[in-house]
Amino acid sequence: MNLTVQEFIEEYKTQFQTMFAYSYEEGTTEQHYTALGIFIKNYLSRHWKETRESYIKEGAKQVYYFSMEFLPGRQLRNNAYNLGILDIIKEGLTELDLSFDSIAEAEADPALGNGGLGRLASCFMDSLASLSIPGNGNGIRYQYGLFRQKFVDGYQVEVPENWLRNRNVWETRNNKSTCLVRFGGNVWLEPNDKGYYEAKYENTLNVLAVPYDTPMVGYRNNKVNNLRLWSAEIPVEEEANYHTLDEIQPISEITQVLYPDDSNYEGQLLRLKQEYFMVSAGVQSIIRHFRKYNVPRKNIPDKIAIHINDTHPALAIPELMRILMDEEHLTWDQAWEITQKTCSYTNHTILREALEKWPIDMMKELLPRIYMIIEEINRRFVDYHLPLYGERITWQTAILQNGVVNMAHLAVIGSHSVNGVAKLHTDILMSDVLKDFFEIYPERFNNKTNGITQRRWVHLANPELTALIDEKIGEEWKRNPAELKVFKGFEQDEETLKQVAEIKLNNKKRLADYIEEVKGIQVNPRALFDVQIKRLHAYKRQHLNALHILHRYLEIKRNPDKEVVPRVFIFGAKAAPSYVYAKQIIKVINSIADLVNNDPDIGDKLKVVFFENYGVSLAEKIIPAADIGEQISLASMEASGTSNMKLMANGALTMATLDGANIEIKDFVGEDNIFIFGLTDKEVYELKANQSYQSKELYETNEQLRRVLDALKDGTIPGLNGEGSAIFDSLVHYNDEYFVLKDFESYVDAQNRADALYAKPMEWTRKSLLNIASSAPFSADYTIKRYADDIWKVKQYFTGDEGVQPLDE
Ligand code: RUG
Repeated sequence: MNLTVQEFIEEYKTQFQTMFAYSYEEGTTEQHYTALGIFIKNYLSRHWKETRESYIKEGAKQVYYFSMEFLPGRQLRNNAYNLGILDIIKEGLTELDLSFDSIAEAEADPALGNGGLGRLASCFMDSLASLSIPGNGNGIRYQYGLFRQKFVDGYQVEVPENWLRNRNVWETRNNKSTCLVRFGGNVWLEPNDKGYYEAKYENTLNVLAVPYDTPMVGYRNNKVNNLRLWSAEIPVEEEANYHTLDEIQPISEITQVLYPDDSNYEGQLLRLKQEYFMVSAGVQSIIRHFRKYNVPRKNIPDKIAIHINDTHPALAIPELMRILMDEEHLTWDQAWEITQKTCSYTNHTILREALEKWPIDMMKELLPRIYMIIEEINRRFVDYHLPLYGERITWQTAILQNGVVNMAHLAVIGSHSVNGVAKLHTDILMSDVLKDFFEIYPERFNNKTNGITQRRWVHLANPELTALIDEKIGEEWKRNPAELKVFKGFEQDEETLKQVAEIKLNNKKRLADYIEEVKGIQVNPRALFDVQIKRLHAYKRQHLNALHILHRYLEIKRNPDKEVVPRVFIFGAKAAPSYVYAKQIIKVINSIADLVNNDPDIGDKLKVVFFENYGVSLAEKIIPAADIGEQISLASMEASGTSNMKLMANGALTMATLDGANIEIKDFVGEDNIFIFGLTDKEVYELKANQSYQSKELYETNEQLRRVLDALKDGTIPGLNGEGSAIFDSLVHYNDEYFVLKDFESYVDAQNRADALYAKPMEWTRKSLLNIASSAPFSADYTIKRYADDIWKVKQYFTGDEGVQPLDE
C-alpha cells in the first residue's frame, strides 16, 4: 500500500464528510484529530488482521505481557510514523491548510500508569511489534487514568483524568471475546462420575470482562500487534438483578480508576479485585485462543508465554492452575508443570512497601478458589523444601506467612524465570531481597536491563537531531540501533559539534517558549537546562535537588558579583495522593521557585520551573531540551530508571549516583562523560548495617549545609506552612533515611564540575554527542530481543528485509 499525497487528500476529505456530514473546512481541530485517527486506523486494519491470522497459521508462539499499567502516550504521530505515512499525511494536510502538529495535540494522552513501569510496558509493545514478534499486551481499560495534577498555591491538587471524554479512536470493542470473572461467594469441590473433582460456586459476584483492542504498530514491517484492555460490565443475563447505582458500584468500580499509588495501602480490596479481574480475563482469553492451534494442552508452553510485569499480575499463576484443573481437567502435576513453564516474572523494585502482600482473610473472601490453590502451592513448596533448607523456608520464602499472601514469593515459585531490570538491581535481588530463592532456584534468575524505544523518544521527539544523525551516518541506525556508535566518529568534527549545539539550542528555545506560555516564566535558552522528571519519591531525592538550588540561591545572594553559569532547574513529578512527605517536597520546590524567580537580584542566573501534570507528552517536549538529566536516587534504591536513557539519547549529560541503570550508562559512555557522585550501594549497605550514620552531626559540623537546611524553616522561603520544617526534621532529627545530607557535599561538587564544563561549550557538546552515540545499548529493541531469546523463547517473523533487522550489538 503506497499512499500518495493526492490519494490521502481525497480519502481524507471523504472520510471527514462521512463522519461529520459537513466539509473538512468547517471542522474543529478535535474533529480533525478524530477523522485522521480513524483514517490511520482503517489504513492499518488490514495489517492488524493479517498479522493475527498469519501467526495463527504459522502456529507461532505468542507472548502475553500482563501489566496493570500501560503509558502508550499519544498514538497518532507514532502510528503514522511507524506505518511510513507521516510525511505524506503532513504534506496532504498542509495542502488542505491544516496543521498536523496542532491536530496531534488534540489527542488525549492516556495516563494508564504511574511512571516508569507503565511506560516500559508501552516501549516493549512498540519493540515487540517492530521486531515482528507475536506479542500482546494485557491490561485494564481504566475509565479514569492517573489523576491530573494541578498546583494551587504550590500544593498538588488531584483532578480526575477523563481521558475517554472524547472518542478513543484507536480502540475496538470486541464483544466476541468477552469472559466471565467471578468474585466472592462459596466454592467447594465435588467428585463427579467422570473421575475428577468439579469446582462448584454459589453466591458469586459475576462480572463481564469486555476487551477493547488497540493496535500496536510495528516500524515499517506491516506488523500490527494487539494491546487488549479489559473493562468491567454487568453480565447481560444478570442485568435485571441490578436496580440502583449502588448495586452496580461493585462492578463499575473495578475498571473505574487507576489505583493512584503503587506504594501505599489504600483501596487494597479494590486493587486486588482489579488485579484478579485483569488476570482472569486475560488467562481465559489466552486459553481460548490456544484452542485455535489444535495441539495438545501439554504444549501450552510451546505456544504461550505469560509475562508478569511486577507482582501486580502474579495471580495469573493460580488462575492458570484453576483453568487447567477446573476447566481443562488436568491433574495438579500436569497443570503445575505447564504453569511454571508458561509464566515468567520481572521484579521492578526492592522497596519493601511496594512488594505486594495481601491479607489472607481478604484473599480468602474475595477469591476463595484462588486462595485454595495458593494454599496448596504453598503447602507443596514448603513440604518439599523444608527438609532441604530447614526452617528458613517457612520464614523467608513461604507464600503464606504472618497472615499475608506474599505475591513476590508466589511469582518466583510459579515462574521459570525471574529477572531484575538493571545489573545492580538483579544483583541486589540475588544477594538480598530474594537471596533464599536464588539459592533454591539459581537457574531462574537473570538480568534484563530496561530499554526505551528510540522511535518515540528520539526519531519523533527530536526530529532535528534525527535528521542530523541520518545525514552523518545514514539511516541504518533506525533499523539497527547499534549503528549509532558510528556517530562517535564525529566527536572531534567541529562542524558536527556546532550542529549538535544548535539543535539543542533550538529545542531549548521551543521549551522556553512553552515555559513562558504555560508557566509565565521567562527563561534564558542559553542557560544550562537541568531536568529531573520522574515520580516524586523520597528515595529519588528531589529534595536533594532542592537543597542544591537553595545553596545556589544563597551563594548568589552572598556574592552577587561572582560570575555564575546560569541554570534553569526543571521538574516534572506527581506525588501519590496519600504520600504526605512527597507532597511537602512539591510545595517546598514550588515555593523555592517563587522565591528565586521573583528575586530581582537573581535574574537569569537561576530559574526554577515545576511543570504541572507530568506525563508522556510533556516528557516529549522536555527531554530534547535537557542539558543535564538528574538521576540522583540513593544508590541501591532505583531499580533501573528509564528517563536516564531517554535523556542521554537526546544528548543530556547525566548527573548520577551509582544506582540502577546509571552504572551501565557510565560503563557505555565512559566515566569522563557523566557526573558521578555520592555513596555506592555497598557504602549504603554498610552504613545501614553498622548504624553509624548520624545526620544531625553533619548538620552541626558542616556550615554550608546548615545554612541551606536552616533556610527551610527560618522564613527565607515564602508561603510555606510547615512543609520546610517537616523536611528539615526528617533530614536532621529523624536521621535522614535516604542519606540526603551524606551525599550533599559530593552532589554540590559534581554540580560545580558541570558548571565548569558548560563554560566550555565545544567540550560540553562533544560529551553530549558521545552520550547520543552511546545510547544504542539502551534501545528496547535489544531488551526485547533478550526477553524473546532467553525467557519467552519466541521467534521473530520477518517477511522480507523490512522492519527492525536481526540485531547485532
Ligand atoms: O521504580 C522503578 C524504576 O526504577 C524502573 O525503571 C521502572 C521500570 O522497570 O519501574 C519502576 N517501578 C517500580 N514502578 N513501579 C514500581 C514498583 O511497583
